[in-house]
Amino acid sequence: MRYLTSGESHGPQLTAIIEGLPAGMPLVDSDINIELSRRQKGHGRGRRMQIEKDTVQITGGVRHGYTLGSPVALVVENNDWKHWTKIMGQDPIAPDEEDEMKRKISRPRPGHADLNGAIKYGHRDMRNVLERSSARETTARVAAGAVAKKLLSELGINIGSHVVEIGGVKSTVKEYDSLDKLKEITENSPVRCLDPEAEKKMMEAIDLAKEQGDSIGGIVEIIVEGMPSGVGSYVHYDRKLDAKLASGIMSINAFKGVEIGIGFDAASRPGSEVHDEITWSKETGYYRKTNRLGGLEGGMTTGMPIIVRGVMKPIPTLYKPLQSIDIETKEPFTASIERSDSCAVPAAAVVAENVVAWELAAAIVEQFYSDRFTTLKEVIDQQRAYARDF
Ligand code: EPS
Repeated sequence: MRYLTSGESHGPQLTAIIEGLPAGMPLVDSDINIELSRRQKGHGRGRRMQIEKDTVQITGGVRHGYTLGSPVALVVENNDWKHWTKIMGQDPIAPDEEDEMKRKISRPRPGHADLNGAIKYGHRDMRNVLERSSARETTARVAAGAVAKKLLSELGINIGSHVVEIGGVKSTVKEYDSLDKLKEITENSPVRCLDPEAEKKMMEAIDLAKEQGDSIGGIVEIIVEGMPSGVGSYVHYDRKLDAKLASGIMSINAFKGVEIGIGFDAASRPGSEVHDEITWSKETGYYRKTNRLGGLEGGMTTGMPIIVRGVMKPIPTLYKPLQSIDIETKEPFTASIERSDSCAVPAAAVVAENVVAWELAAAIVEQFYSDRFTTLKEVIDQQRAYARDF
């Protein structure tokens, strides 16, 4: 299974095309719209989110609520486009219109793709870079991920997430009754946090950053329950599922690190406090007494919950700008002010959830491929029964 996305932040629309989904999987636009609307929320988002009301049009690959096996095309229109039709229009412009229509950007923001992208593609107008490198693209990734999430939920696989840190404020709540309970709490938290005390402090930290024209980052944790064991492989580097998850997380805008299970803590613990002891019961089959390795051993799922964390750096578009160089004059400047979010970590948790969903669904479809979704479901049930009694 694979997908491509297309579209600029202030262009007419974002598009995702998914290829390789089995036929006969239930899919309606509300499956996708729920995720799109979750992505738009969160304390710290800027004014753009008041302009957009992201909703999907399924323009191919689905008929009467079921996938056809043909490519699934998803379109999300940008409401803001109507303000940008001239600047972002597709038609050529006359030389005397250039000044007015291009609003040329020659001042790269530190931490953004602006300068490297401009040098790489030869764009003297850095709008050509920032329009595509903008995190607006995560809308299309969430749309594709929502389809993957639907596939997983049909196979009894449940995904949730929570924000564990924002701007140095850490959540102290590590336990939750069930994944559904975690989802209920985080859905009602403006920062998607389980800890009400930390939630308050995180919101204060975001408000302070905004007041100071600054931005803050954080850490999100994704939890997946119900994955069958043995998905992924140890036999070759590019078949290891943990590697695919890490690559997925690192491909999200502004993510700078990823951990699975106890992650970097493993460096300071003895092996006896890292590896999870194996046990078996008739009802559940093999399971681990602990889950420090986060549901993955040898590049494969163990059947225990998958735990992935990602760290997002503060958004680099600052109202209090850092010093940079104008590429036309080669002179330093500090004055560029762009509209931005002061913190997008809660939204990034939703993006990460959907990115993880994509990687897991793609791995399942690759390993247990059937053109028919009903057969895929049967094969997954067989795999679970087989692994339990092995
Ligand atoms: C972004 C800048 C802001 C954010 C945007 C990411 O957009 P704008 O330039 O229109 O003010 O709101 O995020 C989204 C539009 C989104 O949908 O998440 C950037 O520079 O990366």
